[in-house]
Amino acid sequence: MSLAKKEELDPIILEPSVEEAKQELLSKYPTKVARKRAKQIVVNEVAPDSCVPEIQSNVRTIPGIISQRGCTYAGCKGVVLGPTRDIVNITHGPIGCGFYSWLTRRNQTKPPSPKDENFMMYCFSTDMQEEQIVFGGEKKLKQAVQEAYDLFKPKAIGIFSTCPVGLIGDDVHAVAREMKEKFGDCNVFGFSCEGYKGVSQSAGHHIANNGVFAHIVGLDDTEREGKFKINMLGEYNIGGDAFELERLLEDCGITLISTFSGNSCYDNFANSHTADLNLIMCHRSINYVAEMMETKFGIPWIKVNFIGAEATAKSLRKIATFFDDPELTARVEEVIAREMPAVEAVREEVTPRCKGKTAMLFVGGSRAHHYQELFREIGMETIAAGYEFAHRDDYEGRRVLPGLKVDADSRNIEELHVEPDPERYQPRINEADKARLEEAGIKLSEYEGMMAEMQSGALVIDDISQFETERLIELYRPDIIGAGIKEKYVIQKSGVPMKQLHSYDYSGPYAGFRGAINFYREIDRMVNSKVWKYLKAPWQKRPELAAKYVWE
Ligand code: CFM
Repeated sequence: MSLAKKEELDPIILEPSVEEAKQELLSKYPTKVARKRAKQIVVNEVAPDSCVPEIQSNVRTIPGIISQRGCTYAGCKGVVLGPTRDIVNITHGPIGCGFYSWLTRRNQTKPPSPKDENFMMYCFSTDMQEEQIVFGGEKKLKQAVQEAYDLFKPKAIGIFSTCPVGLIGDDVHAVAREMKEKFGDCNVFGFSCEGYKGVSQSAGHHIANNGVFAHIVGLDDTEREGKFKINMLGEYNIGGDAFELERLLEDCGITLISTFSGNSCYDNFANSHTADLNLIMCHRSINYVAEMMETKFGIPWIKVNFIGAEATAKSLRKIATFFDDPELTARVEEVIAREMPAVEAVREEVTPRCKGKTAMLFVGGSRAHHYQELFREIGMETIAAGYEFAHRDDYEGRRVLPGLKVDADSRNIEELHVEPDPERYQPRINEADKARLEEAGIKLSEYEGMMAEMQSGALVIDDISQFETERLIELYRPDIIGAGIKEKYVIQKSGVPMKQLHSYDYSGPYAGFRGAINFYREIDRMVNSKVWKYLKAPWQKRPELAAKYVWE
């Protein structure tokens, strides 16, 4: 397979021009809103040194605008801690927060045996009522923690705060400390992840990362067998992605100590500081853990991407280069050579049917970037993309980090002060290794971001609104849009196929080699189905809903 390198990609020229499209999107807003949105809608331009234009992100959504975003509680309880099967996650709050965040994300898990614990199918909530809002909810929380302990005897219990908890001032951390001490054999910890705590779920990721790092990582020093030990950070096993990656890593002879947090368990987190390399898949949600582990234990990290067959091969080779072991290198090459023919066969079959078609991707904080690679492998162009809640470094690369201003919303979230562990800090590589890696083109602690890997002339839109999505469809009629469940049906009713890139529309995996095959086939079916052009949305037939009062 040979794809054009990003520096060889021709700029996209769209009709109407992207500048016109931008003006069109902004024209419907009041002046002040348009001024703000103008900084979040950018025409991409990649300079030879990969420098890209500045984009505003991680700022509050303007009230009244329909956004795709979720809340801080969702980012903490749902995204980062949700996929860990043996921690009892108790939502402290009204029942709705617990119920509607229960099993809605397709993070799969596979306990090693039927006897091993898996609490993911349970919904734990303190079911706060008016009485707790008025008189405080700590008593009820303690009862809930006790009940969970008595019923399940778990290794750990996490308490997740919803909005009212912060408003009435319940101290979940004090409750956690008290109950932990009382039990003696169960680690109890709390998260101040009230939904309103940040501008999006991104704040919840940070809070979750801090909690996992402070309360779990480093608790178990047992050295596991294995020559090449890694952790995989920011892989959440949606639709079985982590299973496919576990298969590949095992075949390559690489020992996976812990994934954060797809198909993970408490003990793996506790032991994760014994790994020699951290791989970051989703930079947005987990870069904090990688940085803290490097500072405290001396574990370096590299950015990888297992979405796309070429990207997977490249990432496996990166790991081999890092460990610099001929046997590992040979095995990695064997695995790639074994897997690629099947990928190639499907790619060759579908590419003539997909080539030249266009995609728009508006997803989360990393997938709008990673999935461009998969589309490119079958000849499709991403003409517009954006994140819901990412920060500037996810768009423009980590080079912008030193210049980022910390605003009041970000200051709201605790920054842990981490220092090298007096006994266990041990740098895994020396200066000579660093020079060797640099020579081989492997950048440590580096991430270039989405825009440098997109074509010039493409539109980049942060925190896209429903209105902007609908206008873009009218302007460009893309062949497919990748986004989430909230957008899905409006897009489909407009006659454009829509692929859910959060839940995968109940399909997957899409990671690794087998995942790429699944994806090629599904996209081929979707963009080549004739059904879409026959669709007429209800509002196209009858643009206005009329109603009258009963007395009329
Ligand atoms: Fe990371 Fe994610 Fe994403 Fe994310 Fe998410 Fe997700 Fe996502 Mo939905 S952790 S940033 S908060 S890759 S749940 S597995 S699909 S928005 S692009």
